[in-house]
Amino acid sequence: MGFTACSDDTDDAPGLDAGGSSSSSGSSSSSSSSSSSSSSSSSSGSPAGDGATNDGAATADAGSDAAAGPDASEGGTLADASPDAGSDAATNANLARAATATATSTFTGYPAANANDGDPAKSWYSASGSCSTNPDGGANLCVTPTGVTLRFTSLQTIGRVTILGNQDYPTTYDALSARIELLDATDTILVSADVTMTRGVEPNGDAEQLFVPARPNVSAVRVLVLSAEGSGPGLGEIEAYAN
Ligand SMILES: [Ca+2]
Ligand SMILES: [Ca+2]
Repeated sequence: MGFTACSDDTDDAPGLDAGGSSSSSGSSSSSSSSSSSSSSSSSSGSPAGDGATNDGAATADAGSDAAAGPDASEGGTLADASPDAGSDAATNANLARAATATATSTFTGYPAANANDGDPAKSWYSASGSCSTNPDGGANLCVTPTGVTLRFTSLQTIGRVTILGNQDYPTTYDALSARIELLDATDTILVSADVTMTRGVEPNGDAEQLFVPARPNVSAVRVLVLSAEGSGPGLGEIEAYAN
């Protein structure tokens, strides 16, 4: 709606966006490595198992997991057939929904809380100019911290974080890469992982990161956008699961 104001506010953005979009062909090649990048960081725990889990499964997981909740809840038979599947579905709620969201900056009308409201179509956007460093004509780099922190009301065990790109302007305001940090009660980083975004044929937007083994005593999940298409990237949703 008022997002035309965003364009107005960022008269310089079209140039940057053009640079960003032209670079997306470059980042499309890097997106093919996204599954490997998502398998790289946190997976030190069990290389063989992680490789098998992550290879090509990152986006597939996002889809199947999204469907898993409803399917499992309908299917008592599933639980009967496979007790594990039943218990996973019962315990694997999106923990981000109950967290409190804060952001490094916000574009008016698109608050941090949009990042964990359960609606992928409603997004948080950072302020214009958050990611405006564009040294090589490629992606805009977020030199100043740009992102959202989701703080839980009690310590949680986190095994997976999913990021969904914005649906308003998926060709101009997507994050292209991000750092996902799990923080303890003193905001010390327990583990950190860098992800590259993918979304169907588009080389950006969504990402999923597995933390194996799942990390206990997590007080908050912080997602920092590292590079983006435009100067004020947005995220549709951040989800956090025990597994
Ligand atoms: Ca949302
Ligand atoms: Ca995009």
